[in-house]
Amino acid sequence: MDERMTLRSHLDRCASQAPHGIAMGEVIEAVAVAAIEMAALIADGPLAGITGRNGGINADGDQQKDIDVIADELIRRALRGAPLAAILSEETPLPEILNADAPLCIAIDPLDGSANLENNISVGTIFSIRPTGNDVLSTFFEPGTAQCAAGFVVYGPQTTLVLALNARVDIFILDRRAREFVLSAMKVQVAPDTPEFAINASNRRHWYGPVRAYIDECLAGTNGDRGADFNMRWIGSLVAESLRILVRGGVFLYPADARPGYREGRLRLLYEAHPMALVMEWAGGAASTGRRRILELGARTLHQRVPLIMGSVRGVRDVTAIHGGIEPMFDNSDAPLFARRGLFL
Ligand code: FBP
Repeated sequence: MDERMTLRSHLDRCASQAPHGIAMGEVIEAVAVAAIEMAALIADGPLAGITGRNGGINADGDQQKDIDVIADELIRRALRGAPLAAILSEETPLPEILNADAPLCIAIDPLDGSANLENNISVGTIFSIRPTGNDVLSTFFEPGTAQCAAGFVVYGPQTTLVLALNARVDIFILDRRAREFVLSAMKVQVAPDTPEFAINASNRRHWYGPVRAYIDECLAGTNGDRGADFNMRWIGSLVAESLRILVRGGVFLYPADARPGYREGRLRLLYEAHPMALVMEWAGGAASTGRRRILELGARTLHQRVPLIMGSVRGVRDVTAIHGGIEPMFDNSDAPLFARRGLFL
């Protein structure tokens, strides 16, 4: 890329092309400012007093790490100066109302995958921006198609910001010396058909039939119905998996399963699945629960979980075909009903 395009100049260019363009630029810029501070903190880790250990219990009863609490405070501080009506964070039960007349609302996971930090594995920040609806709270219950921008930051070997804005996806890298994000890949497209899957295979016995059938077919390689040798990855960090899919395709699955508390999967709709689905779709990929397009779902509760299957169009299509509109049955058996050549296929 010849010209050095900063995030700031990109946002200025985009401002005239979208409703609330200027406000949107200010909100994304605030996320970026917080991300730069977070990147420095995370890079220093224990040297900055970050242990990656216990910090309390969050809104949904999850064990927090000390960095979850710090990240939440840091991001809120940055966002309070932006034109936002409300901030919904993973870390608090209810949205923080800022200025009810402001044009935008944000849902944010300040630090996703914090359990990875102690091992020096990539973690991230995920955000979803939508126009403020008739009343502030109802904004968060509209379907994912209401989002006007979304993205995520990966704190890894590089700090990478992925931005879905104006129906395209661009990737920026943090220039640490200049303390600004610089465009590194524009109009990113997810490869339509990469034989690679990502799933936590230790949960196989808890999966329901269609998921088990699909993964078994992938594992069968060229001997199986998929006719290709699949590669497998599982980082256990949603942001890192999502970036990998943008770079080289493949399909990611965090399905519902039979474990207590996992009947709707693990990931949260408003600040994990919705933003990732927008990124995937605007980059030419797809995102589904297995039966429904993620972006068509509206939340029933603020911290609702949802099964998430996303990535290359071919992979997501194959997984949804195998579901065939069937409700998950937690039978814990290799039900022939769901086998590739079973009753429903
Ligand atoms: P949190 O929302 O609790 O931070 O967890 C999310 C996450 O770490 C994702 O980043 C990752 O995809 C998933 O959990 C890993 O879950 P598991 O440990 O069950 O494989």
